[in-house]
Amino acid sequence: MAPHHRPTHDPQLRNDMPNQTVAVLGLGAMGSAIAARLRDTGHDTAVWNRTAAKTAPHAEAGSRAAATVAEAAASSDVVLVVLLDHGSVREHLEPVAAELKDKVVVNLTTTTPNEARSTAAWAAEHGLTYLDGAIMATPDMIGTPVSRLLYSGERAAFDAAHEVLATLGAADYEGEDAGLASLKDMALLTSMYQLFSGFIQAAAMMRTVGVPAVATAGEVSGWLGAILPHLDQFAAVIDSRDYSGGQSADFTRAAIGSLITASREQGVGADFLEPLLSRLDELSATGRGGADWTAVNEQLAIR
Ligand code: FVH
Repeated sequence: MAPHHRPTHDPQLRNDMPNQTVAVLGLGAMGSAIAARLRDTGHDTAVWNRTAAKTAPHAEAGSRAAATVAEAAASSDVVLVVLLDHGSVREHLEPVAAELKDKVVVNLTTTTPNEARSTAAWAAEHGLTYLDGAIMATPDMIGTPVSRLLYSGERAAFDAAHEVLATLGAADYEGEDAGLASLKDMALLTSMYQLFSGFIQAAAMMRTVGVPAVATAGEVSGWLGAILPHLDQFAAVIDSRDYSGGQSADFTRAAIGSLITASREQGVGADFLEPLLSRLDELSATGRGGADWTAVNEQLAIR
């Protein structure tokens, strides 16, 4: 395939390195942002979407609209898959395995670690060069300094597609296990949703006395900003597995119990906090109430 040179007037992007040609499969909010970014950085792009009408604005903007996945892949060095979920990825890649040979297939669709490993195994069976990716960004962030994408799987695939991947955001390679990017993505999203659900409960509590959520958001941001540096201390205890110091489980039980009671007194359920109290109760019941409360991490293991 003939390499393309960046037709750009941006001196920062202009260089003599050939650009890779790229297929973007899936033109939802994220696929569209990725296709636009690739065009903006001078990449020749082919686009495919299940609902073909969504290719029209991309064609007008300079991409080639492909009628099939195979057609999009045929003209491309790198195939970026940005579909809804694991099922849709497998549904559309499996019939065209032969056409994906000699391409670098990068799956940016959100999947679980085991789904990522399963697709990597399928790709290996078919002799494909495959990389799994996880996008730590929203569509409007793509290509900006705050965009970060994680990748795992074949190092050679990461290196081969790096020129393209680097246009989307910071490109971090997590390791050969194809599930690693997804695992970190899921871990970060887990912490994000639990943090956000804490805010949602706080807003519900403060609304009972007429405080708007926007005011509570400001308070929560300030408080979390002050308290988040403590994560490093928690992490050191968890890594050492030495729970002999710090804030005890019994102290924390009492604190969480008060939070739950206060919430209920205001007529607001404390559903998000109750599982934590249950875990702390377990620690106490097994004679470990004096242990650092972060010992609850050990109880999360599914036995
Ligand atoms: N949007 C975001 O902020 C997040 C950021 C983190 C990563 N996610 C993941 O990116 C994947 C795509 O997300 P999206 O935002 O583009 O999602 P939608 O706008 O809903 O578009 C979905 C596209 O998937 C196509 N699609 C759905 N089901 C099928 C199927 N069975 N076969 C083929 N394509 C399918 C859909 O096509 P259509 O409905 O237009 O025909 C869209 O192209 C996703 O994994 C996020 O978790 C985004």
